[in-house]
Amino acid sequence: MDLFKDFGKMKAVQKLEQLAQTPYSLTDPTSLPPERIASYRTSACGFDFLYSTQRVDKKVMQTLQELADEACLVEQFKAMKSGAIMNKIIGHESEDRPALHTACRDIFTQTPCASQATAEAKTQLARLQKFLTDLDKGIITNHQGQSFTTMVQVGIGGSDLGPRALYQALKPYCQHGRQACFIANVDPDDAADVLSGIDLSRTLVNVVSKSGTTLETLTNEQLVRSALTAAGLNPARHMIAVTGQGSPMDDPDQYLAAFHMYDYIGGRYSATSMVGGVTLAFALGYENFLELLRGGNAADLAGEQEDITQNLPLLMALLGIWNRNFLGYNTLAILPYSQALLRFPAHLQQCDMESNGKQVSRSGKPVSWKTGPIVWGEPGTNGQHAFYQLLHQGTEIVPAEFIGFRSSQYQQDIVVNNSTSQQKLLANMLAQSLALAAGRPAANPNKSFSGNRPNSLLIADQLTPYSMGALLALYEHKITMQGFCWNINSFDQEGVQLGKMLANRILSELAEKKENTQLPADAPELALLKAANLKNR
Ligand code: G6Q
Repeated sequence: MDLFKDFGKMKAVQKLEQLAQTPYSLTDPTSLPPERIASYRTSACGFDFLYSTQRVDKKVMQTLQELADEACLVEQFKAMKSGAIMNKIIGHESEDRPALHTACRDIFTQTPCASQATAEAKTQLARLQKFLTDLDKGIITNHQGQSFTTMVQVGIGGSDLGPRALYQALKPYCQHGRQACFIANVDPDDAADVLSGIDLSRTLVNVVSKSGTTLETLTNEQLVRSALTAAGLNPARHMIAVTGQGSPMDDPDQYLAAFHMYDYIGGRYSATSMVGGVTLAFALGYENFLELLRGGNAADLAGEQEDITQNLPLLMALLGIWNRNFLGYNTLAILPYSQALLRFPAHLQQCDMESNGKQVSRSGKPVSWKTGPIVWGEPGTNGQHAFYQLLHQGTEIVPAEFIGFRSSQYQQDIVVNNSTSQQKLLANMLAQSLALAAGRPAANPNKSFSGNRPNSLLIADQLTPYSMGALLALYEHKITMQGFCWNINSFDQEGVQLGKMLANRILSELAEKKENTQLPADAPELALLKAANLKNR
């Protein structure tokens, strides 16, 4: 069966276009009865998903199911998990490989979906476990026989955002005397800031680059190597690496230890591979990293349900498509009511926009339908005191996804005016959901809330390694299922190449030692350098 169908040609799309003429109104006094709130709800992998505040009714839900069936979304998801080549553009040069990030988490069964990839993941996990045991037992130490307390992950993009977001989310689970830091930007101040706050003699530097060729990462690696040398330390004793097999960085002589990731795992989907695994397991402990994988695996299984009301990632994907393609909304706000999820919207920004910011179908043809929305967000309640004005009363309607937890992580709370801080946090989240949906008319137009601003709520008991793993994977699947539906390749990122190429041309002009490739005198790069006062020639 052909799994790659054009979105615009599907029957369900035409039906949904019709239904979108009169979407469910959330603003009538009877729009949100208790039965609706109770029934527009589903649960999976520790999360409850509440979506009565989306502009959908039974007919729309039924037609979204038809869309899922017609586009073979579950079948495509299962094909992805089994190692089918999903990362391709038919008839054109493309990466042409599977997308098997789920294999890293498929380690809890005797019959994994992609046995070879899972075997490779298990080999890396075993090496990681051995490395961590050697650290714990004092078999690997610094030159003075002291243990390592800090791991600095040097990497960028997919080799930074996911692991950083997860570390930030799970800091309360850090092993005693362990911490992680991250250097990503080629801005020298990023490295300087991190290096000034740590004891280099007790630090392991984990250089993470799938390709082993990324300018920022290789530059920062040299910077950190120089800092170690300047501190009288032997870099070979402090540096470890995670890289693709056979990459220029895959050189055991240069590193104390090296771990592999594989070309069938895309950078932005790599947080549960060794790309995130080494630093997270060092800081949080190996068992906590396994818990993260367990949560991810639960979401991987949830994605296989055919019924969209039972398949949480698919339901999230389809509601997003309803808002994007049928109601016409351009952006999506991710609003975690959890300070620990501070960097999660940034990770999703990459995961979603790099995956689904595409204008060519998997057949290499320009698409005639909208693809990925602009994704952004910040933790609440901080956002309420900043940009929520626009969410409530702006001319742009921004669908929102709230994420919250019933209990705090540290459980250090205080009762003020009869409620705890956690209760205040959650009350605000629910209030925002209702206010955006239902609105409130007022005689004074400046005080009127038009409502009908769609949103949903994802709630779990607590932010733990398990629930973080589940949350990460739920969003990964939401994004890829949308890509499957739009018939785009969610696994490549050609759109980042042009800027990189131009940066190299400009850099060759700024470089201390000139390469032979001088730009012609009328090149716009040269004019721009002069206008920016960066060059006189
Ligand atoms: C992610 C992208 C991109 C990548 C970085 C770092 O999906 O491919 O963000 O992760 O460019 O690449 P390396 O890991 O190869 O250094």
